[in-house]
Amino acid sequence: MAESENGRAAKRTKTDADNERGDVGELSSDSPVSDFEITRVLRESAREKNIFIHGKVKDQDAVVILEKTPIRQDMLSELLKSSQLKLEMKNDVYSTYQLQAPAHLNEIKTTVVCPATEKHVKKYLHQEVFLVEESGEDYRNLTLPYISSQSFSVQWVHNILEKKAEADRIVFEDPDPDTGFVLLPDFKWDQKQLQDLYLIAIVHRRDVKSLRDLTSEHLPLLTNIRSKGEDTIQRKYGVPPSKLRVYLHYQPSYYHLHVHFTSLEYNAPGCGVERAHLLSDVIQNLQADSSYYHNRSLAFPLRADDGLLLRFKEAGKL
Ligand code: M7G
Repeated sequence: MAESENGRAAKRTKTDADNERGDVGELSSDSPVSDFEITRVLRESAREKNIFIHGKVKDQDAVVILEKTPIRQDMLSELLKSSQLKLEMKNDVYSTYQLQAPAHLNEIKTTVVCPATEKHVKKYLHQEVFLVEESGEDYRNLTLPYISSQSFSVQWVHNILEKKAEADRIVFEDPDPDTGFVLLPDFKWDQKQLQDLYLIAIVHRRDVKSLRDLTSEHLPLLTNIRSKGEDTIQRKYGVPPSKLRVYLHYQPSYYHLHVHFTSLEYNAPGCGVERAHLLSDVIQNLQADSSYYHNRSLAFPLRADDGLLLRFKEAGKL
């Protein structure tokens, strides 16, 4: 398989695609964050230690996501030895401190979406959610027309498949046009620790939007993703299949079929029962009934200002 070609692809001379990718790992000379003018905070969580901010970079709408990364075990001794401690309080056997770590042990994972569309801003805005139950007919009459006109661009997916972006991050590729896929780290994972391991398998086929399009015809594709995805993760990261949560989202944000591989211990956003469908369940359902996902009702959450929710309301379905 083409697994080793990724490394080679990363070493070729600079092309437009490389420019699109940027110089990964190097300090960014052109920082989109320093020019960022904050409009408002979309969402924040003290528990998850992240904040989602809407603003402008040179008059373009942008979303910046800042997230404190987990403390890495392999950095513990350096962290404890080389940091400065500022005492906050002491009482009997108890004391608390502010630990000031050296800069390289104190990084904040930063994601920038620029230019951001209104839909990006809405995606990250904290909102009330409603559970919708969609029959096969509702999918064809309401959802499909809506997503055909309103969904997020999948240009980033095509860039990955065509090696125009993230080529050096691909950990496995099966190039078969029908059953093949690309496996790479999800951009939510900084790959520094396995606790929050998160990879995505993106299929080469471009004619499968989501779970709803799957029939028994796709079983070779799905079983291939499961077996080769799990093998690769076991080999590369030492994480066995029994420690993985492998699933599809319905509704996804991006309508090009992809499968999420996350650490079982990581409570990834969107891994709840109202949105995540285990790949092994999907395979068994299709083995039992080829049109299972064409016909059955599927429930999923929609945010209060999602245009699709409005369509369901207008059709008297909510
Ligand atoms: P989804 O189920 O369509 O939607 O999953 P969600 O984002 O609401 O979960 C798409 C997955 O692709 C998510 O886990 C994203 O974090 C991930 N993702 C999105 N983008 C734009 C990128 C990207 O540019 N690169 C990579 N590697 N992952 C991405």
